[in-house]
Amino acid sequence: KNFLFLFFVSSLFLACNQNKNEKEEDPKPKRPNIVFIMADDHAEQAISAYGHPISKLAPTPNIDRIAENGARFINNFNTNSICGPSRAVILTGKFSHVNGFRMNGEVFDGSQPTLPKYLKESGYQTAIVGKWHLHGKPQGFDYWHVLNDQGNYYNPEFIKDQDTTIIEGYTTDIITDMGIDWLSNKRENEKPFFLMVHHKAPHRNWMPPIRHINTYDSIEFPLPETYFARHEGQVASQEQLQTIYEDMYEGHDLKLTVSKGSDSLRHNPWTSDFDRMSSEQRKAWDEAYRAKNDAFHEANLTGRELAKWKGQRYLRDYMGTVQAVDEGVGKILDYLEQNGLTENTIIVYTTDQGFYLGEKGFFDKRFMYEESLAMPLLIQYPPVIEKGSTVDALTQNLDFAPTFLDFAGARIPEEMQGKSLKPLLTPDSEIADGEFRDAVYYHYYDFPAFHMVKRHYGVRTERYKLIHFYDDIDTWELYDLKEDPTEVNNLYGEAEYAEIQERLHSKLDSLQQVYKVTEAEFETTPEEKVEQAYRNFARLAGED
Ligand code: SGN
Ligand code: CA
Repeated sequence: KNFLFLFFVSSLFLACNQNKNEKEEDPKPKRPNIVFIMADDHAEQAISAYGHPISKLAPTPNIDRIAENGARFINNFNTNSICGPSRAVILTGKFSHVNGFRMNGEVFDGSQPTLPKYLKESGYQTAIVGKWHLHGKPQGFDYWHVLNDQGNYYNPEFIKDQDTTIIEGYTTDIITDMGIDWLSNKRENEKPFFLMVHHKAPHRNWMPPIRHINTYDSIEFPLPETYFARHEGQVASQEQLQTIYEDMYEGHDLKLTVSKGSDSLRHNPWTSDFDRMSSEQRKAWDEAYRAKNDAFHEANLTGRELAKWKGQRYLRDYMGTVQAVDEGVGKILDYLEQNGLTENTIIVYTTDQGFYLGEKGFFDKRFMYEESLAMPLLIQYPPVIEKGSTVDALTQNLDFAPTFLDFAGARIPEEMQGKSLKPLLTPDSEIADGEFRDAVYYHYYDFPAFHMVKRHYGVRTERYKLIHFYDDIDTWELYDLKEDPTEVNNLYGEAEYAEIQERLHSKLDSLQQVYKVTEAEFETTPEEKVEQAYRNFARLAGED
């Protein structure tokens, strides 16, 4: 009897344990959380994981942690190198001509289906903090707290529900803290989550936090070999207004004072960036800049020496703002680690578009040339992605939405024009990088506007690039990126490249067909021109 009883008890014990084991080895993996960190205008040249000489002098150890723990994309591009449009592409998985947001200043149709809406539908909790810049309120997010328009570096205005409030402090630190606050206090623990942390930095006018104003003073950054490029055979480049030593405002951008001993800034058309600082912040700021500005006045530089000095000041300030972004990324990674979330969270670091750090003499973006077209992309997800791997497939921001839906186990809507990157991230997948896509399509529309970069569209393959500048000009450019990685030799019309040129033209035509580009795309009605001129006037007047 006793024996039978013992047998009964031990079988019960075994059965329970087996049940427990089954639970532990649940064959259905939990759906991953997604933390998407996006900076604004952060060039690949300024992320040390990409190995560029500039970044080696101002490393980004925390952002690099994502590359070390996961994958680094080395051929990731945007479809339209400008802020709002890139964000709209990320949200919709559709090109600008399909999602309707072609240039800054337009209003994003928030009623259309978007990535956060699809994720929410499939059971995710969604949140966004930081830069939005699509005008109109964010839709599809359970929680949002976003910068008013472009936002400011110091004491920025944030919008939440119906309220606009000034938050004291430095914008990058505020946005990082908002992300962590949502993770620790505002989300529901049972659901998988999708959090977008969108920084303002390192956007113009590159105002570092007080703690980093002097961080790079003793560093001489290497100015690119094309810093004094003359743009021969490149009409659109000759007519742009984004050359560091010609177009930067000496006060607003370069923080130069009027004379030795003075703290008043030279040309500073949008005074609110500085006027909004508290008297303590301004005092610390002036003290940090005074000695180096005085040294500048004493040096009496002219010509090329002055141009080089401006390049150095630009890079030092830019990298100072990047440091705060890197520290913020570190805080978020630490938070996820300390809370046991690293294993089941896809962590992404990217930026809305590439940026010039003096290549061809430029700052800003917009052009289809490499520095502006490239979009850094680092992704970690320990259960799937191999540590320290590199993806060289031709990928785009167009692919982000399908990728996240794929990882979340949700349906990828057919209307999305991008492709999931998941197969590229799965080690034993059957897709080789080279087979993923043979060319990317690009179209930039924002002209006339800030920096006066002409409208253009084009195609980039692994080795070549064909661009058509149109609207008020009609010029073609062709580059062989292997022979000419800095894109200074326009080969369009050269006899030896005739066959390649023809192939690129037909690739361009076929991509336009696939992506449903219509003739209407290239026409601007007189009404549109008037509307655009009005928008630009408003922007210049500081309303955008
Ligand atoms: C601002 C900048 C421009 C920049 C646009 C677009 N001027 O207008 O230099 O090209 O934003 O940038 S600023 O002095 O006011 O900062 S984007 O990243 O938002 O597209
Ligand atoms: Ca941007």
